[in-house]
Amino acid sequence: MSRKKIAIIGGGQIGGVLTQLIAQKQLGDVVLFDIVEDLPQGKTLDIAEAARVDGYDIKISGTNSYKDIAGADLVIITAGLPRKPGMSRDDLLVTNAKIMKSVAEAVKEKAPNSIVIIISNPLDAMVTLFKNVSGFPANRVMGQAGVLDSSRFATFISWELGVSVKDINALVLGGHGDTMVPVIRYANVNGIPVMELLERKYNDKAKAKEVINAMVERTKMAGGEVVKLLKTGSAFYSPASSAIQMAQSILYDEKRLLSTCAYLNGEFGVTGYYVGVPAILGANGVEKVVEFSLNEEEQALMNNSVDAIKKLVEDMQRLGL
Ligand code: TXD
Repeated sequence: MSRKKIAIIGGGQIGGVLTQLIAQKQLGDVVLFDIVEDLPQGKTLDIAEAARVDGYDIKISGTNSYKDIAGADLVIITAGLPRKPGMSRDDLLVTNAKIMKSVAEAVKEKAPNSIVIIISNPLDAMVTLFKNVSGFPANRVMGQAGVLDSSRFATFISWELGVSVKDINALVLGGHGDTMVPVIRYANVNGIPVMELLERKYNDKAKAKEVINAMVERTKMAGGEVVKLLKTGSAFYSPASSAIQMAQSILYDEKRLLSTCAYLNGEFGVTGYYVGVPAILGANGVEKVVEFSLNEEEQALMNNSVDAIKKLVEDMQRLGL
């Protein structure tokens, strides 16, 4: 079996970590593209020179020419500016939409059969734009946000309960913005509801509610918390790891059920928008959006988040982007 070809568009912070992770996991051959001259060549040379130490023998190259991504099986897009302190993800809309448009045109031409994972912000709008410009079918275009947001939520629960994060399942739905929806009711530790464990820990229902609400708020603001500390950019290790989990599920046809920014066709009552929902990822990309019942409160939060996505997409269209 020949190795898969993976193209990464945008060789900045996330692009660099993605390349290193793909190499270490030997997921396929990597081509790293950036418009900045020598940057992707320098990063890939650096990573290639660790091959003897880490023990990988995939091909790794950097380029400023789209012709080198020709025939890629999987494309991961990180091109675009990151936030600065005080900025919301939506503040990146105008700049990053222009970049995404050019990337989508190039990917359409050079890698027309690829499956695409988008990471650039504002995520929900960038995925929509890529789909519209490329004309790719919905199953081959998705965004990464929910794997990371869910991992952040799980991390905070793990710290609070003093239990390994490996045993925690915590799902975040909706848009990749301040309206995202960490689903409290289904969060569990190896099947045991997190709320029950918190109520037992504090022996006080009101206190348990206060603690979970604080974790929900921290999850929603977690990207901004990192931006504030870094001062010069946004999170990059965890977004890269999260996209790799999706990429691996696709490349190995694992059928993982992961929170994915996927195109909805009636699921969760939404038609024609990209929203963070549970989806099965396999060799055909987004193979199935998995629906489950939300109670009234959860559905209201989801609707609010979908409204924010619609507004963002409308803003983008109104600006002619
Ligand atoms: O979970 C998530 N989805 C995210 C998304 C979590 C954190 C950050 N997220 C967003 O990813 C962030 O807001 C940005 O929009 C992207 C990329 O973040 P990164 O931290 O990697 O940004 P960098 O280091 O600035 O890298 C961006 C690279 C940089 O090298 C530019 O030269 C390049 O993008 N760039 C381009 N590449 C290709 N084509 C064009 N036109 C282009 N313009 C800039």
